[in-house]
Amino acid sequence: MAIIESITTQLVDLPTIRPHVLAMAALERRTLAIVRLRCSDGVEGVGEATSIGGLSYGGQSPEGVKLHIDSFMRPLLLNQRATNVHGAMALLDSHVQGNSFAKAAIETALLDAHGKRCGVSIADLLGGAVRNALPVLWTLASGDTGKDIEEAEALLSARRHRVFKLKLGRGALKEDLAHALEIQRALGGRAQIIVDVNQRWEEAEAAHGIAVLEAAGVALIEQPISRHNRAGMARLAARFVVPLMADEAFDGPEDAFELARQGAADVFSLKVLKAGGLYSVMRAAAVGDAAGVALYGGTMLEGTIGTLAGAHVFRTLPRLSWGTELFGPLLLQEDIVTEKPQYRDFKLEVPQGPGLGVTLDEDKLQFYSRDRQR
Ligand code: MUC
Ligand code: MG
Repeated sequence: MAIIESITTQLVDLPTIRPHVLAMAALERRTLAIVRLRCSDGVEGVGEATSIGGLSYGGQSPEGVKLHIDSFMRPLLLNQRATNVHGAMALLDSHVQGNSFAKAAIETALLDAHGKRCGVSIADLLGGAVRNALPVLWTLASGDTGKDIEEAEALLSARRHRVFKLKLGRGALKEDLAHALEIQRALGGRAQIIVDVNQRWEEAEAAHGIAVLEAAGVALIEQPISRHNRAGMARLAARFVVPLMADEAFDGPEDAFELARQGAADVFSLKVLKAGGLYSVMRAAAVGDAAGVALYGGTMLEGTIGTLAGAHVFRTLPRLSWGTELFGPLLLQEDIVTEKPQYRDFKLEVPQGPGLGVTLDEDKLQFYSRDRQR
């Protein structure tokens, strides 16, 4: 019987290929908390947690993840059975409130270890995949409309992406709309455009903005207003044909139930870190499915480890109508795995090897580790 012998969490800072300019922060580097969980049978599993612009997207950060794993979660899990993933997570849930990101990274590491132990991928452990490759969009967020169009043209010709997400909510509504309309005009017909407002509009602004975007042919509107204003989301969803997606408003199964009950979203953005793990994402997806809400594979812009955790769970979902945004590894100049996942023909090809299907590059991990840089 394999038991958990050690859990270490390392902070890693990786540069991005260009500043990723969002309403709440411009990302020039990504900080990952990499969790390594070693078991008594010699198997090691890895997991990852990250956040968007420190604490600017939500209330959890990689630094907090490390602190809370080291101080509260590691002591609970040491000497527990490594093969009982539900048991380990239930133990955490009974002693640690919240902290979904740290819990998700730990569950990923447990599943990675167990997949390696059994010689099967995480998707197989979760019951099996219904698809191997996942459609992936790209976010145009250089901060400049002309550069965004050039970037999209290059990615379309390379057959890497044909769906593009625009990040709005940074400037005034008028500027936001002009930016989106210019890109929709330049690419419309050859690419699908969706927008993410990251909660920045008030309901009346949103009603105006959505009307303009809908008329221009934008395909999907993500989190236009505050995550707290579910009634407002329901009013907007009833008013427009273009689908509305819940992101910040949606963490796990309980939100799925409540949003579906209120008719407050047409699409859910599923994220492993926000849900608190892969099984929790599956439960949330099942609620969405049962309620007729469409599903989308979301990202917190994880590196390869966290991205593949999402990829394996998204491979198992019967319906994933809106594809995914699992492009996090492509935003990084360097990564900490020996082989980066392949993106081709508008899809992410998910590795089929045991566990997550990737190996840590120890040299790169040490090189980019925050301890070493001090
Ligand atoms: C978000 O709010 O959806 C996902 C893609 C991207 O560019 O930013 C993230 C966060
Ligand atoms: Mg979003």
